[in-house]
Amino acid sequence: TWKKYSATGFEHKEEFEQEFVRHIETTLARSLYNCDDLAAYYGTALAFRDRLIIEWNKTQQRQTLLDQKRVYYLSLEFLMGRALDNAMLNVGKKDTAREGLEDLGFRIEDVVNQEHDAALGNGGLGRLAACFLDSMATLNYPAWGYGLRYRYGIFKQEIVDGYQVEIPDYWLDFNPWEFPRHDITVDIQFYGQSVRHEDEDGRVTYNWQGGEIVQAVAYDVPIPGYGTTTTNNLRLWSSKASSGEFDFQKFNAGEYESAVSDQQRAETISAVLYPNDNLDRGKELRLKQQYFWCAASLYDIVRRFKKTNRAWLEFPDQVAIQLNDTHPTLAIVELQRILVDQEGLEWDEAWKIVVGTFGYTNHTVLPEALEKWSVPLMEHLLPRHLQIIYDINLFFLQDVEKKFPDDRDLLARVSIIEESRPKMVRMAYLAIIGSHKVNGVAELHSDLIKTTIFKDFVNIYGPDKFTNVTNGITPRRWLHQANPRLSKLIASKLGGYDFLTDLTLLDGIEHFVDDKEFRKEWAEIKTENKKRLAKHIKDTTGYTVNPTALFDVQVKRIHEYKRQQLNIFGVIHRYLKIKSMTPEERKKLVPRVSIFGGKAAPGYWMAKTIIHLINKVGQVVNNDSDIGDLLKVIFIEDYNVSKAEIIVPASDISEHISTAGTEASGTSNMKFVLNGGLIIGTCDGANIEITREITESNIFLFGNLAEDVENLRETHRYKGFTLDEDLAKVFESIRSGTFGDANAFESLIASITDHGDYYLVSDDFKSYIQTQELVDEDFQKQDEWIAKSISSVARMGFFSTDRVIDEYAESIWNVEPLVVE
Ligand code: 26W
Repeated sequence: TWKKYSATGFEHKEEFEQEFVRHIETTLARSLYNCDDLAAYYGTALAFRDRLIIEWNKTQQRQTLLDQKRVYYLSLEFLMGRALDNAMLNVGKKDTAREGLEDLGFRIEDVVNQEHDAALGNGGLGRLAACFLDSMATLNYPAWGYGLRYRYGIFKQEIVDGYQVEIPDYWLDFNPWEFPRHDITVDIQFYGQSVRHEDEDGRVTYNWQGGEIVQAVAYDVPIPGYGTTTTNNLRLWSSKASSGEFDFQKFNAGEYESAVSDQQRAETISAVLYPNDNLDRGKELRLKQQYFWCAASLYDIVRRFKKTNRAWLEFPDQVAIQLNDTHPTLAIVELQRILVDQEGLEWDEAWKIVVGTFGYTNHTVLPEALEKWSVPLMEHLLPRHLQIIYDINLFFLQDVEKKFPDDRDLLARVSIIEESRPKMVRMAYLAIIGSHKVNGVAELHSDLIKTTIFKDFVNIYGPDKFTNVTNGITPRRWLHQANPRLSKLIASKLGGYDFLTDLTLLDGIEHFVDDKEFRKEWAEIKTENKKRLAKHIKDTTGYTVNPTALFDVQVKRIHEYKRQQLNIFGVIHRYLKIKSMTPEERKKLVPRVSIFGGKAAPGYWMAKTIIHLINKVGQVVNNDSDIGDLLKVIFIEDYNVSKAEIIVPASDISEHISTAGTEASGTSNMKFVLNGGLIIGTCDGANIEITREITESNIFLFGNLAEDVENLRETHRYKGFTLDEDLAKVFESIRSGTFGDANAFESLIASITDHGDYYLVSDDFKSYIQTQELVDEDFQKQDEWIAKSISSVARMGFFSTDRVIDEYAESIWNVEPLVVE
């Protein structure tokens, strides 16, 4: 079936080998005789890259020629991970490459492992953007991603003496997947002033003058679809000093150092990804990044539209722009500025075009994550944009007043400008007002935004402006690539790999739940995957873990709301319990390996304390001869996409245990279930929809519900609360120094005992422990466990990003796939 797609693939391994050797000898100027795994990686990547380029060019030509409506996905983060394995699988030529590499004396796994992750993102939001690109290409949508080409991605995490240490991630050394487009540049203006001009007819216009110019240079990354020739484009902008006369003058005047420092200042803009996840810090450089990227992208989009000579009114029929959270909200203001100040459109006409173009996706309800920019900062950096924001606000508030006369409180509540000191621009409100659709990322989350943070806007616009599009994951990377054996087993039962492009076909494996041989193979694959992870753990931590033990995994960014502290307190509880048991009692226990991974934002003290505690508990438990294999606690350093590809397929149970109402969706929950792992979780985010799909008997739910969280917090505040007694024992043990210096963990304990337990760790502790006991019991009934695993996977069809992208296309973008012969 691949034949029809392989026009530019490799027909035979010899063809691949030839291209490989050519690149080693010419592009890399090396000899085959001193070709190591790294060089082999480059040779393979370059051979595949050549093939991608051809389809990429054709795709772009096709899209230009047919001139259908295009989608532009604006995201400050694209957490792409590795590209080579994905390219080989999507092009359908991995086996050819494997054979060719073998002939030449290489193992494809070793070659693939040489690649450095492209880690241009923090967590869920960035990885979602990457999965979207994969699905948009696979479904043949004419779609571009726009982002920043950070020189440093998310930092590399090392654990030293149990503490997180951050190492810069310099990843660009030689990246074969990007194409610099030195001919595609945009001059981006900052600072200066907005100058008013009135012509003879009394028409007032504004012009943004002065300030400084930084150049944006495009770098393009090809995005191959799976089983299609469509190869879309991800355009990342890099900042550079503008090569104007200004520098030259300085240079000639002998101000060499100052010329160089100007250059460095310009390059700083795209230097580093902000490592905060769910915390807004309001730094000027971040605002500069946002404007730089929005302005360059919009210039590019508008330039492409103008080439078609269409009327401006047609812009929203040709262009859909999706805002991945509020980070690109300035694009709304920038388009209005282009249309009014540069293209001379009337305000109302322009605004209609703007609103028709944009859609806004919200990814969080946490108040500390909602972006606000100080008015003085905005005025200094982007004087004309601030004026436009004030005008947008004025016209909006006038409309609101017409609809709800005399409600001054309402006006203050929904104003884009918060009347604080200093005044602040509320970016989420600006994004809502400037978009035709606003969506949340799971049902509960979309309901919550409508009833809490955006309630007033639902009143003003009516409910239709707000919608839900539940997140998903790409089954290509998160099943086929990460878990090839499981993918193959499924394909053997379904008669092919069609489920990879129509994930609902997975329901076909439900027929085989009772098939003994199938179950056996299913279980064997899980064990193999666990052995692979056990090897990784041995290699990186030195600890030996038993692959027949229950692997309990929590990997995600470290955050109090995600409650890794609940997990580690539960582990301590288990440890204390085992210690108090007789050898006879211990024999009945289910051995467990508790596996953690995730980065803490460098400035997030509490998150770092949690990492420290996990590591200290590991040191004590793993070296306690009483415990042996019954409990191991592992912290996997530097969790990232390529590590996830090893960890996800190896879990028996994974933890998605956020305080109800705080995790917008979660996407790793979907990855784990799709790989045959069961999950323990709260009624939060997409856990709820996963439960609906796989049924309640296949998931371990616990804890308070979102609707009760506010009340519980209130009660804590005004009546205090009684600490759960088992949790109290855990705290006693920490305070007695069981895990080293107790002072190190005092603030973490106090956040619960003395500061209101905002995340309800104590309230949920009992229910968590009881549910974990149920997990132990059920794991002992291996046959039933495997049946649950199989029937869960069978019901995961809904969570493909292919479904997600079709929903966006239909209900928000109004775009059609481009038909490819
Ligand atoms: C301004 C600082 C900042 C940076 C990143 C604030 C907020 C963010 C992101 C929106 C945080 C994030 O990644 N949110 C996650 O988005 C995923 C994809 O929709 C969801 O699955 C996660 O539940 C949500 O936490």
